[in-house]
Amino acid sequence: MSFPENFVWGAAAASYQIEGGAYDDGKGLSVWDMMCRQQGRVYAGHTGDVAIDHYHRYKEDVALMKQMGLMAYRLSISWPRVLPEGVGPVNEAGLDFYDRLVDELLAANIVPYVTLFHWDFPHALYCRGGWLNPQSPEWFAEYAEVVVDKLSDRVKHWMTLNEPQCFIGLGLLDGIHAPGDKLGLAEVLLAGHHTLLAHGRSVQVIRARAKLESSIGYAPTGSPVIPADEGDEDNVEQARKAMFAVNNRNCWNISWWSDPVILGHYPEDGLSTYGSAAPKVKDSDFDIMCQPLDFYGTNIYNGWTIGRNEQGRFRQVDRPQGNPICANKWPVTPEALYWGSRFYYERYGLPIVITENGLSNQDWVSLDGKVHDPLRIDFTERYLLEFKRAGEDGIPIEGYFHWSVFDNFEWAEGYKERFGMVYVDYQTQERILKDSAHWYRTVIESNGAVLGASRVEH
Ligand code: IFM
Repeated sequence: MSFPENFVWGAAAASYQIEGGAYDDGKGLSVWDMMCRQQGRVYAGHTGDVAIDHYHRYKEDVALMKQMGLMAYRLSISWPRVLPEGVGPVNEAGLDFYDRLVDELLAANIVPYVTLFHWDFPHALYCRGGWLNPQSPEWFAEYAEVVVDKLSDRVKHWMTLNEPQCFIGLGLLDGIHAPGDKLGLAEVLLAGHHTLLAHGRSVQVIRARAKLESSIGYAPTGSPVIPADEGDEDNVEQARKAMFAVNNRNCWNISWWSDPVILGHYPEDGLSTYGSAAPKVKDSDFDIMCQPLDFYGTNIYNGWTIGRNEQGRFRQVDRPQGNPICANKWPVTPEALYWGSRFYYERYGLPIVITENGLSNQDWVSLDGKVHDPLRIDFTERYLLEFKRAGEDGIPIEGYFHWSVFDNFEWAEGYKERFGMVYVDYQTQERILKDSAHWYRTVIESNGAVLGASRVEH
């Protein structure tokens, strides 16, 4: 079996990471604009002020996506570009950018998948308490209305929030992402609670106002857990349990962020782990958060393994010395796509869309003028084969969005790392399709049939 017939092959990017035009046409400031102004916050003082100038070069960029054969493009909307103060007057010029981008995509036969929030929170609302403000879910609903009213006559596919674990955990607890705060756990979880309400409110807005029938998902992240011995049912069960456990007093877990949205409650172990820091919740909050969804979008880059030690007890298995790692030191663990898809489907019962997956690498232009990125091809092929295996085992797999279509601004790491299938020279803004972009086209054209062709059994 190959990939399902209507499988969606896409790639993704996010507003602040590619758009630039940070001060153009009435855009308001985001917390990332502010973070980048603070010395020492972002690698080498890099900023998203210009990024890859997608705001001005979107036509060329869509043409490149078409050349890659992409069926779909996952983009995000910059909230302060649309509503400079976060709420109130709409910046029509900013909204028009997305209107034109959607038209350009559709003209190129590329289906837009729109994420409402990928981290560029309006600075003006941060000054009013940000996600800590109990009004924040309503602010988000107001913003969602503006976007949905403008685009939903052409956009059918929506995602609400990207990786709440990161913009809350890294942004408010660890202080390494914008807005760069280090709050107490109770405040962090309260802010997180408001984002889950915001998710629910935006789903309600899409369902109530969209002009086309919509398919709506969510895009959290997480580290799937891989059983060392797939044939050992106890090992599989331990992996399943470990994957959804909430046993650390930080934001890095799956179920705190997905159970309320899909199952309608916080996980029991999370409530006991967080104890008095857990938010005081009204039952009616879960009625808002838990809205019917059409797919479980998930960003998966790697996982970790659990297996038996010599005494037969289960524990995390150390990665062997020399295990492959990406440029950003993330481990390469393709089975994460199989076990992640399987365990997510078992728990949440929704079709799976991989909303992000990809490799950070140090690519450059070779003397022959091309960008050779064999590691990205090999990485992606291995992960896709595992995703295909999940489909073969009966998991409904609906789509795959490679992160990323273009090289871009990697948050606190600036432009140090490259994730794109399209190389961008940040000085000249020249774009070059890397080898992986040409390869991905063949994958798309064959609906994945070419995957694994070069495999040699060891
Ligand atoms: O670049 C990020 C993206 O914005 C969110 N998910 C992870 C990617 C790689 O770090």
